[in-house]
Amino acid sequence: MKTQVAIIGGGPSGLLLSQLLHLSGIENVVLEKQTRDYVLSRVRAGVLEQGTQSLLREADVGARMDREGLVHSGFAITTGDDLLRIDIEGLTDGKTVMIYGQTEVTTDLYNARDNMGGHVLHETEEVALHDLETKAPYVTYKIGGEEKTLECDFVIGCDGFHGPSRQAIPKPVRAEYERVYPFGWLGVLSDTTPTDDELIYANHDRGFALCSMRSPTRSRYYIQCDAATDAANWSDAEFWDELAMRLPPQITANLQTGKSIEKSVAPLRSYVCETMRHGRLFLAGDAAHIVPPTGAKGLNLAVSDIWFLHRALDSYYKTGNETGLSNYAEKALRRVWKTERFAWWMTSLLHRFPNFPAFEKRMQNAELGALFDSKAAQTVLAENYVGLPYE
Ligand code: RFL
Ligand code: PHB
Repeated sequence: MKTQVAIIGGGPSGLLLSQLLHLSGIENVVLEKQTRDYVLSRVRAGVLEQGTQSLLREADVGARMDREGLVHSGFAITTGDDLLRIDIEGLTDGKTVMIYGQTEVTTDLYNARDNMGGHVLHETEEVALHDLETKAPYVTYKIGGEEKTLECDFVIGCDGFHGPSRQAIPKPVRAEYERVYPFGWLGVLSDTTPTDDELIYANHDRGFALCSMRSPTRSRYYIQCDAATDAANWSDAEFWDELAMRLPPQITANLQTGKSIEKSVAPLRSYVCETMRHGRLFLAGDAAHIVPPTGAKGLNLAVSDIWFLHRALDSYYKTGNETGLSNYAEKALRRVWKTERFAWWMTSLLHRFPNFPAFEKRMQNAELGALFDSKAAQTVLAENYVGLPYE
């Protein structure tokens, strides 16, 4: 089989790129290891930046988001019993974020790919990348036990943190930067009314907590936990009790509890791979970088990579101009590092760190104080939360 662009991974990055390339008249094939049901069962991100919303609309997959998504103009940070509202709309000249789950984004992308006759192959095994430093790279894989070869002009690695694409960049030309945090998040999804109309990020002596949502009747909550926690060891009642203790009393008073419909633990990690390009291989999304979820940036950062890549490939196929492709890694990484900084800062500000020296704890309090007291500090937070510009 032959195509112009081979895309490894059918998560949000791979599907969005596939959709945008198709609209530009560029042939592409997506190879996904899992079944569609499996991909859609992963409960992940919930907050979309303005740039993410715009690109989804440009890709013709924004209609349901615009109908069903919840526009949020602010969120709260609490520390102990104190609450600060960050007026993101007021502090950023009218910008807002959209609450719309990653599972919904992915569903919309799969439906659009189906409707347009896109090529998304599921349950592909043993995907391997070849001849990336030539003008004729190719990908081999197995499907239904049969060995296949996909010839292409470019390979795009959208296969997440554990996929094979990043490993195809030789070690000597790949630098990795990483911090693994000494805690995780235990998340619960429940069909209960959210405790507030807006998100609440809580710093508390017992650990971080987050009140989020998917709709007016579906809530998503997280509490900081030990990284080795097994979600199965937490009953719903234990989860609600622990969450209630970490929120200010006026918030806890509105906490509606109920049966969990999903419960899982996510590790927290910061990670960047430099470079994001090797010959005719380009990495995008979690294949190239991971942020801890505290700033709600993982999915949004994947989407901004796709924005750069789509424009670069479109320009290459329309005019033969390779500038966008040559600049991709540098441009994407500039935004990646700014976003890594923000996610690291939010994580450092709000979590309880085991064995934190007393000085560091005082510094965290002082940092929170500076944020509560300074509109300038709140503006920096709001600008990052709604999303930094793409160029
Ligand atoms: P994905 O979503 O991991 O998709 C990669 C796809 O590649 C496939 N794959 C392969 N395909 C073929 N061959 C192989 N050998 C393959 N190996 C892997 C995988 O099956 C998968 O379908 O990466 P992508 O598309 O770059 O999207 C990135 C986002 O999914 C990710 O950044 C966010 O979900 C991160 N994240 C969050 N981001 C936010 O913005 N806000 C959040 O609240 C948030 N919560 C989360 C998260 C990530 C979590 N993880 C990773 C466990 C919560 C969790 C629990
Ligand atoms: C979520 O709703 O899953 C969510 C929201 C905000 C975050 C992280 C996760 O910062």
